[in-house]
Amino acid sequence: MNLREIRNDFPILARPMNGRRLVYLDSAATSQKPLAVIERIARYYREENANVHRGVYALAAKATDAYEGAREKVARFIGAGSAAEVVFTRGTTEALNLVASSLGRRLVEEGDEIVITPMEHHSNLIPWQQLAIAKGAVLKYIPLRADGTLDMADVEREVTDRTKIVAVAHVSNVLGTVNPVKEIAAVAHRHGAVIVVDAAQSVPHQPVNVSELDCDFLAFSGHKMCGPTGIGVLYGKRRWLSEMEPVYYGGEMIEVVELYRSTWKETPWRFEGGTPNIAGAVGLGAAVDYLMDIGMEVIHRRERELIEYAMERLAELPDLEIYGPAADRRAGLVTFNLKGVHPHDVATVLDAEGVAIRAGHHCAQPLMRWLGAAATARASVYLYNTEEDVDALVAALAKAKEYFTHAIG
Ligand code: C6P
Repeated sequence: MNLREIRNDFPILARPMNGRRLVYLDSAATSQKPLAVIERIARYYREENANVHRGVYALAAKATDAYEGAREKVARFIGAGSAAEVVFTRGTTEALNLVASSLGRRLVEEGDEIVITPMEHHSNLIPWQQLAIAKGAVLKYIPLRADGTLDMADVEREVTDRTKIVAVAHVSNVLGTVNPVKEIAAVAHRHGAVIVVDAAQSVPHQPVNVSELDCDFLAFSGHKMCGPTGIGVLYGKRRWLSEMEPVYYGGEMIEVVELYRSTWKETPWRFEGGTPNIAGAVGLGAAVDYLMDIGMEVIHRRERELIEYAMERLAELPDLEIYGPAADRRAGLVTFNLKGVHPHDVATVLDAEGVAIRAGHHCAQPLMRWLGAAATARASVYLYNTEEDVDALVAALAKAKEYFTHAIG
């Protein structure tokens, strides 16, 4: 398959931006959507819309099949043992909060340890920080090496028999670092700890198989993988999910409700109280089909080519400081600062050139402090980007440099 033509699958990319060709380099924030996904969601509303798990009529059965069919697609996509291990959530944030609120509150006691890293997105930091505060547990950080990678010797040292939970990003949304989660899972399990993987930045971009990683939980968002917003996934091993208490009580998640006690449905439904995001799940199922048709290996290889090219080209700009590891240890994103220019100003000048990048703290304030930067700029690629997009980024950065040198000078 020639990925160069993939761009045509994404209607928004044909739209001019500020009078220029749109160069979308912010897929780590949210990806664009292919026509196949947009049309699948429209078809759901046109032809299948009803509430799920309730109606006895044919249309409700159709909606339920579409919703549960999407769960099965997701289970196959990530190599889960069964669809019962796939809980639909609003996104990665809700998925991680769910584990911390349910299993975390039951498992962690005073003096126990929760081990995370300083490169975590706030979504995989605050839930553990607040759990540690509530329980009087110890929150420990595996230190980062100078290039923003983890050293397995540090993992071995920080994870102990007191550790109950290890929570780590598969791919950092700022550094692009790809963490060895399979090895970290093995260390966690040797100490009887649970491993939670924040896969928001890996599942959209590379093959991820939960059985191979042997992780206990894995969280990701539909909107970063060609799917709609408002839908995400918490994968959990069945043995954990079936003994976890629900977090949201209400319709859809109960078995029997009496005046003074209630019982819950099996997993995954006990975690999906209320009417779920049916169209979102159906759209995510279509996104999974779309990505699988192309092949996650193909997408991964293409992004590697693009990021290697981007790192090479960005190195031509003398005043650019690039954060994170070398190209061979990073995923498809690059975070940087143009010396002496605020990243918001850089992003604004780039926007005028039709180049969309993200600037800010990227929901990783502790990591910003570690980098010694208040904010950074970030360009991130996906299957629809091309070398021409990278060239446009480099040209726009050179222009920004020129502009601010004169503006300041
Ligand atoms: N990162 C970014 O631009 P939600 O918002 O729930 O879909 O995903 C949260 C999340 C969790 N973990 C990681 C590693 C992430 O990158 C994100 C989302 C976006 O980097 C928005 S801050």
